Amino acid sequence: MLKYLIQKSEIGAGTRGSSLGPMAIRLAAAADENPLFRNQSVEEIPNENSALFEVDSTPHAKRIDQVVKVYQQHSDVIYRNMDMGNTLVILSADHASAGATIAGIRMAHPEKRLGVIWIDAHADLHSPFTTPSGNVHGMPLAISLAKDNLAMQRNNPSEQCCESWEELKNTGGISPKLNPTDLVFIGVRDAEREEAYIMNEDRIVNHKVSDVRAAGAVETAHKSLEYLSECDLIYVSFDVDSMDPSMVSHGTGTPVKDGLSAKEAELILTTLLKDERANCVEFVEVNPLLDEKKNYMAETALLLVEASVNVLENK
Ligand SMILES: [Mn+2]
Repeated sequence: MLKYLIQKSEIGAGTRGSSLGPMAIRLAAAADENPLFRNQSVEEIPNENSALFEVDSTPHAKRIDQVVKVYQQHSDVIYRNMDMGNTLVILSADHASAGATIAGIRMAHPEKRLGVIWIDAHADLHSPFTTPSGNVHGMPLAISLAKDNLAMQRNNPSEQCCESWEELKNTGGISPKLNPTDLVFIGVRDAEREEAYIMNEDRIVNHKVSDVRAAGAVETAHKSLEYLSECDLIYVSFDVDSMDPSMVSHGTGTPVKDGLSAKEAELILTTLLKDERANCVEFVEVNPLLDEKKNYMAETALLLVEASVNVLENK
């Protein structure tokens, strides 16, 4: 059964408003009388956004204690749904939750090899030891790969912060949850030197926007799937900032110029999701508070969700 999960956690982001993203997508569907997201197939995962109104004590991983709680609840919901054999379409606020999605998939399938296709302008490979911002939404892949990256250390996080970081990495009792060889980036173009260090060290594949344009979006998706041919399961994580802000909109927390077009994103997603192994896709970082074109980012995300669902329901 196809199931929609809603995660409104935005405590991992540096700008406010991504918690409104999943609702903005649902409202774009409602405005269009689109039957997507009818109540019976939608489950909302609890969040800890009330922490936004409190003082934070961990500057190198802001609100990390609450992120730990989000990870526990989010990974449990993913685990339960995966265990029931559901196909999951997740609408999330900030990208931090994707680390908990990966944890939940591994909890449901500890014996299986997971491949991750991460479509994003950013590499999300920071740790509390390397982050310039302290925003945990820049860390979900470091959490999944269990990378502290001490070779590039610039911060000295507190003991409390380090304890919570260990908890994040160990969510579900599996660590690491992902091998660097089983990760493919598409569209990453704003990696900081600490992240580039890991990408080089572990030779993580990145299909740049120029590569997508040269090879074609469909071909890039095929190449990514082929590269992950040893994996049993494929999880696709789609950050809307992978797309070009001038072609789409600036309705996302950290837009980066020279991104994918919406059409390229659609072709990549639909080609990836046709693969038998792909049964979980997540859409993140829509922020309607930052959208200069009213709700256009959410409307674009809706088209991508709809195209993805069509593929998932027809295979
Ligand atoms: Mn991003």
